[in-house]
Amino acid sequence: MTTLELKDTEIFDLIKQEEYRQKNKIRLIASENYVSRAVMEATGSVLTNKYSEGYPGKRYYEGQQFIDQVENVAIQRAKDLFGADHVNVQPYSGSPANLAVYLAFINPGDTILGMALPHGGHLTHGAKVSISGKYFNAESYSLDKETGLLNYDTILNKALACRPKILIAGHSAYPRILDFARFREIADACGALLMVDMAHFAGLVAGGAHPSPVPYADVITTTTHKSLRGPRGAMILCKQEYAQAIDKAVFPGLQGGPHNNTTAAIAVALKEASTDAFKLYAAQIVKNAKALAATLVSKGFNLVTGGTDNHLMLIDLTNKGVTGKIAAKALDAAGIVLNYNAVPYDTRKPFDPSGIRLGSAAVTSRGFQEEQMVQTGEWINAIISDPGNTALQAEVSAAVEKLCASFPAPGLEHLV
Ligand code: DSN
Repeated sequence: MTTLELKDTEIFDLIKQEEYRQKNKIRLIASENYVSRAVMEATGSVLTNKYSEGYPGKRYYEGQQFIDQVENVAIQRAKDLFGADHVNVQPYSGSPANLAVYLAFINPGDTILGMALPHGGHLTHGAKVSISGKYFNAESYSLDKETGLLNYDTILNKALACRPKILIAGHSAYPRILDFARFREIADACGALLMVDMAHFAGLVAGGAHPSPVPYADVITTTTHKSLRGPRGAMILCKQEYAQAIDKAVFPGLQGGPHNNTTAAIAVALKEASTDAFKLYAAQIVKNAKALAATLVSKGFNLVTGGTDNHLMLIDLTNKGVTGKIAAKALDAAGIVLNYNAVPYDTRKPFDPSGIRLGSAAVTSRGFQEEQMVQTGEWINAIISDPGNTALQAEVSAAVEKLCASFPAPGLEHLV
């Protein structure tokens, strides 16, 4: 028996059930992944016991002999992997990382310009319900109504009209590659700082399957737990001239002590992400997303922009006569887990929108290739074509479990 099992059966049992769920389901939530056992061990290590407000070499607590080294290793690995001048590895997650950028460079009432939330932007890019939309004058750009694509001329016009202090590029649900050179031109044209939130595609950048924003952006934020396949945490990468402002904004501006166990796990994940195996992984994520997208298009699904160039796709289910929520719940019952999602120009409410979002990072980690993605697309089509058919859901769920048994998930290989 493990200590946890002995000391707290209730939580132990729930964790075991979640392990079983992750092992036996096809997980298509675009922001999720499976971390390695090594990343989990670092996350669950004694580093969680240590306080270390400050930065390596300049802390407010003693006993930092090893913590300083851990943080320096994480910083150096991130700088090497992404080619960044400066990296801060302390943000607790993506939302605090984005807030730290605002705190570093702008004041309440200043203008920011980011992708609208219903069009694929993130809450912290200026959504009215978020602090980023309440404290700042948040303006947004939208996707083109006909193509579902970003229209850079429209963004330029909007930027020239509202003159943001920060122009934000990045998304949670845009299935195409971003043109960072165009974003740089737009930022320069309106005198804005260019911030890229690469949380979703950081792993693709690390693995060379997506262009890097580093040559173009002033500041880059990213979570570490999506396609990058690390622990739940975040980093801020920036040009040297902004290093001090960013560090001051993270601590003491926004946060107290960094989560050193997370920092260590980020370092481990960055080491993994700098291998040739990770390059293959990143390339396969994109191949898998394209295979799933092509299968769904062939079944008459309406993919926003018609397909994908990255790890995710967004589907408008209006032509299927099913809402996103009904589809997501039916698929969950069938062992295929994704999230319902607003689509651009959605006429439905965010809690019951018209679409679903799918991503290929997690299933690629467990070894799925194009063949398994096509099979998954066939199951998705069958379930959404008959969302009330619980017998079919049970049948697909059993088949999903059988397929998953042949593809052990990283970090869960020990489970029988
Ligand atoms: N909530 C995350 C996602 O699912 O994309 C973004 O932070």
